[in-house]
Amino acid sequence: MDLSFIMTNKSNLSPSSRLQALLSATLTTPLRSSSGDILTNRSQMAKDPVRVLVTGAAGQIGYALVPMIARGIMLGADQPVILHMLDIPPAAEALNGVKMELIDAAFPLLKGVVATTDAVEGCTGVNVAVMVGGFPRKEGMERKDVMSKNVSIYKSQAAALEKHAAPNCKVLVVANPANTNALILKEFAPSIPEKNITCLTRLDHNRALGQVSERLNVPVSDVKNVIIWGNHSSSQYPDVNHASVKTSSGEKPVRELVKDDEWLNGEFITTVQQRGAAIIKARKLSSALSAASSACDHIRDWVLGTPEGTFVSMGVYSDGSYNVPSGLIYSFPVTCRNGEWSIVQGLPIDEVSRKKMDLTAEELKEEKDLAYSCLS
Ligand code: NAX
Repeated sequence: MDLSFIMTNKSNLSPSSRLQALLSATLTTPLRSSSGDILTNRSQMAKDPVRVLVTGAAGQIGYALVPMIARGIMLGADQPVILHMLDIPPAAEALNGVKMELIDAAFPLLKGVVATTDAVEGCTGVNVAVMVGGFPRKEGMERKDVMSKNVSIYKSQAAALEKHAAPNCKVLVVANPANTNALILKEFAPSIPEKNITCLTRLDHNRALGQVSERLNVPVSDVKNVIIWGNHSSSQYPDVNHASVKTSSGEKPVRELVKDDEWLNGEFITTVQQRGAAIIKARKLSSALSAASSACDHIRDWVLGTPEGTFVSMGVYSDGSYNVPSGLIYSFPVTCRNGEWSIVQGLPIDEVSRKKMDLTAEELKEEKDLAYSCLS
């Protein structure tokens, strides 16, 4: 299947529909022979590769993430990929080492690897961009200094993506401050539809699922519909008020099964909020495999859709839903279909939740102001 054909012949579609057409054509459409039979032979089924950019690919999340993408965990077990790995010149040798390992692993789905320190080369033609590269906070650094470094990184990478990525590229920002980096990227890539720029709060979402599953001693796959509201920071609000668990007598609310509001309103929330710090304390390194796996979950659900009746958390551009100020990248409950996310509407919000949702929005507004002050 020729992707350029799909792109040009769907040119009457909106940009986001075009990428979805491209991705759904390559990811989900069963191929048929001229006689109309669905092709089952491996070689006959071959799809054209999707180009996936990972920035910061020489770092520890990058090292966990690229093999997952090459194994089909992000885009599907029958979807070939070409990996674009971008890092900065001091990491060039390490990046080349990762490329060598990818070659050595002989992943059947991996049809090519671009390892580069040139943002234009890294961004050219990519359909999915996972932005993991950024400037970490170092000891003694002011918040504003870190923000300033990341603002300039995201401003220039926004320009490279806007000019050189495939039309309608889907972007996931992982690097911290994730929500605000994504906002800067959106501001400086005005021709990329705002619905295509998101940030990762799926790790926090998965951590919340994990805590409920541990508490109830049920498989994590039986727990669903927790929500992370707001910022990917300790001000986030992990909310179980709409979450449920599959039981032998149907789906039951998490609150009804846990029967311990004190834990759910206290320790559960702080455990999820501070899980990143707990991992650093234990591992002496920040979360990497769980972050990489969650990034795959985020993109997979966005492209291939969320299961019926299930919602997930994504940092997306606020449209004012739930009275969250518009103009922020804020984590909401979303469902995904046909390559588009939509914020789940109409969930009742109690007073306690309202306060916590407003508090994390307040922090995002401050971050946004700080980021803008770095631009001037
Ligand atoms: P590492 O320091 O191991 O890797 C970062 C990589 O980015 C390095 O290889 C570095 O050379 C590269 N880099 C720096 N500037 C770059 C630029 N301008 N262009 C391309 N690459 C650049 O960090 P790692 O542990 O992999 O974490 C990466 C980011 O993810 C950090 O910002 C971290 O705070 C953030 N996280 C976000 C999470 C989330 O849920 N949103 C969770 C995990 C993680 O903490």
